[in-house]
Amino acid sequence: MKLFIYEHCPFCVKARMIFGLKNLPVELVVMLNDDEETPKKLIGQKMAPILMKEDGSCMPESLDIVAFVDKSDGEPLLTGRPNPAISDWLRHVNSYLNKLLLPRIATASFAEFATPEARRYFTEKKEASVGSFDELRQHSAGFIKNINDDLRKLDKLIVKPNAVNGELSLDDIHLFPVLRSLTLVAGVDYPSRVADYRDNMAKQTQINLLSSVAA
Ligand SMILES: N[C@@H](CCC(=O)N[C@@H](CS)C(=O)NCC(=O)O)C(=O)O
Repeated sequence: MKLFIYEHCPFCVKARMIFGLKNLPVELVVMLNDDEETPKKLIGQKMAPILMKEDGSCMPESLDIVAFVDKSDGEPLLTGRPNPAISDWLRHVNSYLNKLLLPRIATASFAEFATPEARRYFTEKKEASVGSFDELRQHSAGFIKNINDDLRKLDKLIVKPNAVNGELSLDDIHLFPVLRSLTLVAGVDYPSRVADYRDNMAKQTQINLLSSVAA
């Protein structure tokens, strides 16, 4: 199977996670960010991730892909019960996280930005929705303080390094992509359980963290 992605995209990370967790092979295809034609041809809109199955048919929506792949071998892995405190934490953090992430994503060396046009496409589209990246960067210190406070709260919710609630569940599929994106931000303090969980999940899912390109 082929998975069409952007490297920075947290929804694409969700879809990639299930392949890594189940140790199933998948060919990753990174689309240029300004390539509207490929996704529109495959699913009728410009959106990633897209799963192309062996028969050539295509499936959009990260959580549909996760469910499809998880059930594909008759041995689902995501059997744990979600903890509402994790979704509350994610809802709160997601309300400001993009303001910290988007300016950094826009300058990082992701394959979807292999051409200047692709990078410009992303920057213009996102600045139109969240405002000037230069201005957001000036507020970094405040957002970093918020995330450091919130990570201390998350630390108390982590039950095991290999599954946030002790048994793999959709909470892991939602939480790890946020922690992976955060590794793009320099100056974040990770409490020990959060760091252990993030590193363990990166190994289990076979997905790279972004610390080497943090800014
Ligand atoms: N509900 C979708 C959301 C996917 C999504 O928003 N993907 C973003 C990338 S992070 C996207 O493709 N946006 C259109 C664009 O980048 O032009 C899912 O879970 O798969």
